[in-house]
Amino acid sequence: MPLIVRWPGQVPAGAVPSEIVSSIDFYPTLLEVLKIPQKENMQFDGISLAAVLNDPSARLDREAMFNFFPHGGPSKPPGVTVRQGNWKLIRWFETGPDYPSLHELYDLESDLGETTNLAQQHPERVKELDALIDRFLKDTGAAVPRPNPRFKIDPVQGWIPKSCDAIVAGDVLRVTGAGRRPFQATTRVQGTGPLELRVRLRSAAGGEVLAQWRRSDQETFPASGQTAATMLQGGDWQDARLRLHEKGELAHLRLYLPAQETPVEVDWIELWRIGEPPTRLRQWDFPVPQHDAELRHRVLRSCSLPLCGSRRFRSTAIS
Ligand SMILES: [Ca+2]
Repeated sequence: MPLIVRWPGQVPAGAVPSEIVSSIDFYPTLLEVLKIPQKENMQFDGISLAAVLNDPSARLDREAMFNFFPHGGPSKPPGVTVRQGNWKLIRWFETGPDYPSLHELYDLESDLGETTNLAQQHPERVKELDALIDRFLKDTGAAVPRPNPRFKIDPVQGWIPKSCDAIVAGDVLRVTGAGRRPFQATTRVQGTGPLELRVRLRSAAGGEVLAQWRRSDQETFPASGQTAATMLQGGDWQDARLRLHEKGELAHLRLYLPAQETPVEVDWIELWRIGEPPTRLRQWDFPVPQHDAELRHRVLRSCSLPLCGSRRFRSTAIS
C-alpha cells in the first residue's frame, strides 16, 4: 500500500518515489529529520527515509526487506518473507492444505498478485534469498516455531465415546456399541447458528443417526427436544445432514450412532454454518490428516511483543 507523506516546504508535493519502505523506517527517519541525536549503541530495524523525502529520485541503501509472522493464523501457517528488488520469497515454517510448499517465490514485477510460485524454476534464487532469511533470523534473535516433543496426536480428535468403543482404523473411525444408545460427545466445538452437522458414515445394519446439542446459554442438555435425526440405510456410504440450532453458540455436541448391532464407520464429521455462502467451521477427518498432524507437532516459543524479529524488542523464548 502507498505511504503518503505531507510536509509542506520540506517534502516536494506530488512526487512518487519508487522505494519500498516500511513502518520500521519511521523511527530512524524521525530522529534524522528532527535532528535528534541517536543514543550510543542504538540499533534500528529500519533505515532513515530522509534522503528520499528530500529527493524522490534518491535510492535507499537497503539490501532486503523482511516480514516476520511466526505465529501464523487459523488459515495461514507461520512464516517469514524477504523481498529484494522484484523478488519475494516466502518461507513457511510448516505446510498446510492451501500451502503445500515450504518455499514460495514470486516475481512481483510480472506477478504482483503472487499467483505463480516460481520456486521450482529458480532454485538458485530461492537459495540466495533463503540465506538472507537465515541471517535475518539470526541477527534479530527471532523466536521461530519448533517441534513440540511432548505433543501427542489424539486419534479420535476430542470425541469421547459413551456406551461404545471408538478406534481409528484405516481411513475411518470405527464405533462399536458396548451398551444401549451409544454416542460420541465433544465440547471442542465452536460456532454460532444456523449450524449443520454433516457426517459421512456407513454401517451394515443402518439405523437412526441423531444429534443432540447444548448451547452456551444452557447449563445442561434439555430433557426433551433439541435433537435432529436422520435414517442411515444399511450398506453404503451415506452423507447425513443434521440441522442444529438457528441461533446461539454451540457448546456441547452428542452424536448418537446406530452401533448396537454392527459397528458404524465414520469417514469424517463436519460442522457447517449455513449462510450465503455456507462456511465449514470444523472438520474431523479420521485419521488426522498428515499436514494437520505435522502442524500440531509444532509450537511457537511465545514472545510477549508482536515484533519477535526486532532488534529492539528481542523476544523471550519460553519452552
Ligand atoms: Ca476419513
